Amino acid sequence: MVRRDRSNLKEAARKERARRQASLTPSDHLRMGPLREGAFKSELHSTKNAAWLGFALLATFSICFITGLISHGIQNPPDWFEWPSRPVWLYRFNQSIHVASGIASIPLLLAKLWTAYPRLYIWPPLENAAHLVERVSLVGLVGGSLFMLVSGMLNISLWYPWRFSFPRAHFWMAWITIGSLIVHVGAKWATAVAAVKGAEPTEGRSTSAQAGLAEAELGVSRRGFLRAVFATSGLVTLTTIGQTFAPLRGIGLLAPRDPKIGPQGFPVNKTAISAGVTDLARSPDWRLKILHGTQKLTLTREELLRMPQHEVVLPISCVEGWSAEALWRGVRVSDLLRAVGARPGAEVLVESLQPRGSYRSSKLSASHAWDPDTLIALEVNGEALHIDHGFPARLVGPNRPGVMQTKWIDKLVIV
Ligand SMILES: Nc1nc2c(c(=O)[nH]1)N[C@H]1C(S)=C(S)[C@@H](COP(=O)(O)O)O[C@H]1N2
Ligand SMILES: [Mo]
Repeated sequence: MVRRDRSNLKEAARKERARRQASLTPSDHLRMGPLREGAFKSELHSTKNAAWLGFALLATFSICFITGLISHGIQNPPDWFEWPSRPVWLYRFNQSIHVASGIASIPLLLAKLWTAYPRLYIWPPLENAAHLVERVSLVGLVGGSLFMLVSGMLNISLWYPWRFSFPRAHFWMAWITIGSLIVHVGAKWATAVAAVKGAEPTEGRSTSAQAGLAEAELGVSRRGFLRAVFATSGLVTLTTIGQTFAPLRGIGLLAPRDPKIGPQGFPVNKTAISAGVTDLARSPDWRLKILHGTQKLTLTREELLRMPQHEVVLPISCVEGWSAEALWRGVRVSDLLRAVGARPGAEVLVESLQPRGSYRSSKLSASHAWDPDTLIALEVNGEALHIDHGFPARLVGPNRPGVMQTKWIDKLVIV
């Protein structure tokens, strides 16, 4: 019996030696500073908190990614994708959720990074190839997440302190972030599920005596910290969502835009001056040109006003997350298409007077071009369009991103 035990022990020791040799574990002499055992005592760094924050971020990032892909697809549609003109509110909803989930992620991400950073110093630093992949993916995950949230925040604050194309960088970084997230979730799922179910893994855990000490020093418990983070996330979301959800305008302390403030009662995204169209837009020589093959129809603003006018309440739903409803009045695009004999199902390219810029033109797919509520608007909220809202004529249609509601129209090209 005794002999059996002894040989078992020897066997275990031999296995342990072999494991250590096979693993990439460096010498224990290197365990200094934050690498020491028990260097991080606070229970606020517990796996349980890291797991709860991880699940919350998985939810907000997934929502943000999917709504972002939809918005990108609408603006750069692949052949197989057509965004419908109905329901009217769908793009507005998509974009509100996109920006809100990004904002909600900010406190969650900061808390997650702080909670989990001691894991940078785990020992051994590298156990095997899978562990290496997991650790390298963190570069993409942390870097990508920070890039997405910071660039998104600056963008909705209308501050563009960069040279690169925001939509392109934001799109490609989203893939890097989500790719790394998938690797991370794969590596951590089992640990995270076990942690939230209550059985805290011993790894990296502090003893309850240490935890009690940390709590007494900090005055904050593990649960209290988590609750404060979730509350902060909710609060920043509630105080920005008023930029698109009018009933909460009143508490929109952090909202970059108030949907009721601007000329004619709603915000402007690009002014006529910054688009460089002021003279052309005010010129008495302005005409709306409609090109259909070799055929060309030219209309003055007065002639447009003499055509049947149609009125509709539609929102401008900016990709930057604000939206505002207005009462638009003007000529149906479909009436103009019929006037030049366009075949049903024809698409339209809408070009503005603006000499350059990504949003100087937009395309109307068939469902948008022929929708009875898609207008060449001449008036808004009972007045002739303000020049910053697109005078002499602008496009407005249901279920379109703001960037595709082209202002200061020069011509319609039927394709
Ligand atoms: N020609 C032109 N039209 C444009 C833009 C632009 O930059 N150029 N910006 C778009 C964007 S991003 C939005 S959100 C809406 C804003 O319309 P508004 O300023 O009337 O609210 O106009 C769109 N139409
Ligand atoms: Mo916009």
